[in-house]
Amino acid sequence: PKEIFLKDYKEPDYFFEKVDLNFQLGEETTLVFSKIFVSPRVEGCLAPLVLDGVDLKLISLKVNGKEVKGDDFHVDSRHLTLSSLPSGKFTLEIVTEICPQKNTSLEGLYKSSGNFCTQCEAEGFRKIIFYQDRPDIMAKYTCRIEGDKSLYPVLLSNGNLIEEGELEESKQYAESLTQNLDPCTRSHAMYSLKAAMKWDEDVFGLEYDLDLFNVVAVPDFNMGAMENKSLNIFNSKLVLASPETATDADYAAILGVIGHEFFHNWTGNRVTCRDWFQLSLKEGLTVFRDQEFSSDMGSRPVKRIGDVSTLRSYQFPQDAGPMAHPVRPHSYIKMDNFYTVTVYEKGAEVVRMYKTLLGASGFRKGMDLYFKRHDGQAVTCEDFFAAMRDANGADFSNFMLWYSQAGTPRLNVVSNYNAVAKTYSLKFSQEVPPTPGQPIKEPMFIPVALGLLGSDGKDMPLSSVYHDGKLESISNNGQPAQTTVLRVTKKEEEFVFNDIPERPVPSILRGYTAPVRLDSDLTDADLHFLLANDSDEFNRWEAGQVLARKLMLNLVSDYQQNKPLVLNQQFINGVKSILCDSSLDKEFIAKAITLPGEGEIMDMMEVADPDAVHAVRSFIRKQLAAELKNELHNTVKNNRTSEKYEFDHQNLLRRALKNTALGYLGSLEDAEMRELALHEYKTATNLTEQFAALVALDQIPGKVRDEVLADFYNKLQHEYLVINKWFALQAMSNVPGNVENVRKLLDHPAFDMRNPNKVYSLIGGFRGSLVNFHAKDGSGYKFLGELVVQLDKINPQVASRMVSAFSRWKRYDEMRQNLAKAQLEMILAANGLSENVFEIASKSLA
Ligand code: HT7
Ligand code: ZN
Repeated sequence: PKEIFLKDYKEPDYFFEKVDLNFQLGEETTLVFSKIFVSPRVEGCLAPLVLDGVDLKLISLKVNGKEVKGDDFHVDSRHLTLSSLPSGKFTLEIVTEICPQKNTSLEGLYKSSGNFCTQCEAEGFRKIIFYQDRPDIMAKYTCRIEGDKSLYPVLLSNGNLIEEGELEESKQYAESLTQNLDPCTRSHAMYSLKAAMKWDEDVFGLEYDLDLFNVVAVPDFNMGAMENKSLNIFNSKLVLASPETATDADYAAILGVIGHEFFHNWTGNRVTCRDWFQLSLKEGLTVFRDQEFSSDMGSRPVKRIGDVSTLRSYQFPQDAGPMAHPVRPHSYIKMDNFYTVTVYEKGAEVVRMYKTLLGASGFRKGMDLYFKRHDGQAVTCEDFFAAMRDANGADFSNFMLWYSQAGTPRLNVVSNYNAVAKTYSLKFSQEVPPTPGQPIKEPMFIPVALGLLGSDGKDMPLSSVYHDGKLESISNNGQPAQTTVLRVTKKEEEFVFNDIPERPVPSILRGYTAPVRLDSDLTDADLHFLLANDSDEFNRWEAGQVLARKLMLNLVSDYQQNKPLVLNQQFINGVKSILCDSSLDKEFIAKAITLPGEGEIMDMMEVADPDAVHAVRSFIRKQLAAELKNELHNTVKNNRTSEKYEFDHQNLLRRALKNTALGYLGSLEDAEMRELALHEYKTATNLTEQFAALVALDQIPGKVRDEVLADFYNKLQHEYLVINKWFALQAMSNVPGNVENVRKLLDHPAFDMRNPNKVYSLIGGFRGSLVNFHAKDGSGYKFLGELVVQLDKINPQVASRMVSAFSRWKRYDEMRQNLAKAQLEMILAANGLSENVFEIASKSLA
């Protein structure tokens, strides 16, 4: 397979000004008529025109209305090459035949669950027509669709509707229509869309620019959604919601994703990427925008905690493994493989750092200039950087390294208080670890928001800091600041604060202002102090997490040495005081009493030990539940949803806390708690509480568990999105030997390997079970290996997402390494392997 490099980017020799498309949808095949108005970049261009085309049958080919002769074109499995072209502008008319009914890859034009659907990003358009399938071809399009009215009553295309009508033989044609979702499932999506539209106007001054905006739900979709101009397509699970079929988490995800796709209208569509390497230009920026939108619609600290947890659980491991790549990758084999947490989530962190450095109004100025300069263009990450810099006259020194250097920087801080001089110094040192192809790194530009707490628990006023040989004043509109942003740019650097009356406790990296791993010399006492007092809620939570991570790692070491596990009383008291603090936001409490994830702990270990990490996390949960049984029980009783379900902030908080408490109680596996969970299950008025009760019961093996799982299926079997959760719950189970149960579920009538959501639930869910995926007998790895090979024949994009579970095989003990390696080798030896899976499997083995 061919690797494509950023450094090889060249402007196209030919531009396409306009494209007229006509689709004739058929039951066996579909015909696509394309008329392309071509204009050479340089008059008199003699270069051949190379069009991409995959799985297409060429029916006819005309240049300026004349059939092209055999010598003047060549077709192979990937391209159509035209030579001897006119020297000036010309038209190209191509008729192509495709088979959407046989297209299980879900890219290009495919028919599934009775619908025709297109997915063109990143390189799917080449499966529809012969075309220069690259983002810097900025043509204007018209699109006509013709189909049998009885089979396809709704025909939707991009842009405003030009015309619609009836054709002979009961066919109809159209260029746009709206699909009617039922009012209940539609209402939350509609609410989200309206809120997103208003937010973008209020916060960025950005208005929607067309008469029509269609939101379409499709059940078979590889990713979450797609921002097609005026025709946003959503994976059903990210648009359909009713209290009985969607949880609060689903409602929140819908709000975010509806916002995300809508925001792409400006950051993605009106200003797009010059080439796919620039993907984060639109995705990182749009994720940042959707995060900010969700923060403004709910709780900002809680949203930030969730986003940082995702970054740590998924992006940090990617950045430390064989698939580590910069936010702007240098090369790819299949672009689909680079729709990653690094490009999306770390990319959003990079945008957030601009905002941290410039403040809200400086960031807005930068955005305004970006749109003023680049509306209607295909641009690069440098263009975004330049707009931010120029709009603010800012000095960003080496900030662009965030786009080119992979790996999570390690930032270390050592503090010192000088009681005589009343100065407090913080010495920073940073290290960016080597990643594939990048053995040596430069220091990064790291913005560090910082506050200093006095012994009264309040923020000390900060007036000046000595740094780099200069005394810099710190002020907030003339007043001493309580939080300041330090700019750490060197390998080692010291900041000295003046007029500090007593030894402070530093609150470092408030709001998590940079995607780094922070190590500091804070003592446990300091961390408990921050947990109780920090005015920055994110860092309050973080202090608890640092304590929990330390504790878990110590217990893991005890477990490995066969020492008895003992949970320290101070930790139990800390959790109890948060749980019972009625002044705190309930959702914040839920986050604060949740232990760091298993993946996060494994990521911090020299050799990841799934057995030890699982045993320790389960042990702590069980101990906490036993010690705080009364408090947790009261939390459940006091936070039930009494009235009709509403996705409003107050009710959502109650449910978040109640469900977290119930989860803890379920880990006790006793009859009383089983009764409680069963009661919650039976009396729930909404899926959020019902499913949380099911999850609690799922931890307690026995007859009741099996009956409830069966009851849930019987009642909700017609709600396929809910059944996906049911699959996932069973697949994630840590009951030893569960691989056999998951194998059986593959044959369940509700399972279908062609539907990505079902695969992500069942097979993806299984990958999350530390006990069963990483089983020492290799049964989990074998199961996944076999499935990847099978899936690859159906849908390479989904298969490559699944194979990535093997990427970090070198992190485990030797026995597991050998077992996982054998599966990767088996996959690579499979006949007809896709480039998608090849890229991930081969890079994982390298
Ligand atoms: N921009 C969208 C990209 C997308 C995609 C990429 C590869 C394969 C399938 C895909 N479906 C959608 C998603 C987004 O809004 O970020
Ligand atoms: Zn996006």
